[in-house]
Amino acid sequence: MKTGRIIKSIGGWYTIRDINTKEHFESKASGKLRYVRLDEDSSFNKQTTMRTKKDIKTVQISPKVGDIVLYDDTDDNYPITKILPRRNQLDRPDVSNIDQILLFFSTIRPDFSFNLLDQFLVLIEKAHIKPIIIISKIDLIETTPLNKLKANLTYYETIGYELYYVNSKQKIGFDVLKDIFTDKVTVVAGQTGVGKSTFINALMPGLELKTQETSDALGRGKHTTRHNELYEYSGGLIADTPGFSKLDFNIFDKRELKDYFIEFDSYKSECKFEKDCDHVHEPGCNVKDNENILPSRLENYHKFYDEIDKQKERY
Ligand SMILES: Nc1nc2c(ncn2[C@@H]2O[C@H](COP(=O)(O)OP(=O)(O)O)[C@@H](O)[C@H]2O)c(=O)[nH]1
Ligand SMILES: [Mg+2]
Repeated sequence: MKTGRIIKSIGGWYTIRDINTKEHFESKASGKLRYVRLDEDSSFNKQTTMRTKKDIKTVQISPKVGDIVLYDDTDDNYPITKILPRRNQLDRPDVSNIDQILLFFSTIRPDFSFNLLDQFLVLIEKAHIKPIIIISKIDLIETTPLNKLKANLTYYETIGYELYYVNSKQKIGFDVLKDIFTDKVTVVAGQTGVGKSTFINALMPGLELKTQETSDALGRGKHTTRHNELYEYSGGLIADTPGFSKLDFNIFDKRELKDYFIEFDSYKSECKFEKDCDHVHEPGCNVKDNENILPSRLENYHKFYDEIDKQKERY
């Protein structure tokens, strides 16, 4: 058996890149793999919706892009025989073992939104993946509004996020980005039309991913990225993703939300309720209107909190 990483998946066929030689093999997943028997402590237990530990221990697992797998290099079909435990995984895009997500936002077309930025950050923090914020299309707005946006965004750097500004048409801001991909699996994510595919094309001339000329009044592109694939770049792997315009919070408890606003933790000790406080209505809470926290962060926290509440009522 050899070890490799799945870098592409189309219609039941997988491209495996050998971990050592970096050679590519076209593989068909073996039938047996579709049902995997789980050990009590298998990492897949956490990823499935089994009710009790005694529930069925056989679950269906399909290989996905990003998976580290064992494959049989003596068979012409290079069948995958085992999927190694996933460090993390996303469903949309369907990729596993991700090191970092480049979170794309354009200055305009579509308009930058602090609300959407905070939503994406929450979901990425929840998935335990490192986000890197990229602001694209900096050529499309005047210097004054750009500087204002930069000033507001500085807050995110002070709480620990990496932040970069790019213009993919002229490859401006690319120098500082070169080294962030080495030895990493990077997923490029963000709303449709923010310039993800254009950015990847600019990094890798010759790749020629389809991009969409924005023409309609909404300034939105159409979905042009269809399959999952990791591209080799600068000693790492990068995945483009189709955009999405709506996220949902129907995935967790409102009490978890505060864990994903990473700076709240540092003000917790000032709050007399500490761990037990949701920083919403509690009198004497020093997080809920702390002046060191960006007002839009607090506002969005409260909005998301209420939204989760409402979603729960519907079910
Ligand atoms: N002016 C300008 N336009 C850009 C930039 N990046 C992307 N675009 C344009 O934005 C539109 C959407 O880009 P695309 O890469 O398809 O976005 P995606 O949906 O995020 O992949 C296209 O018309 C691109 O030419 C940029 O940095 N500056
Ligand atoms: Mg695209």
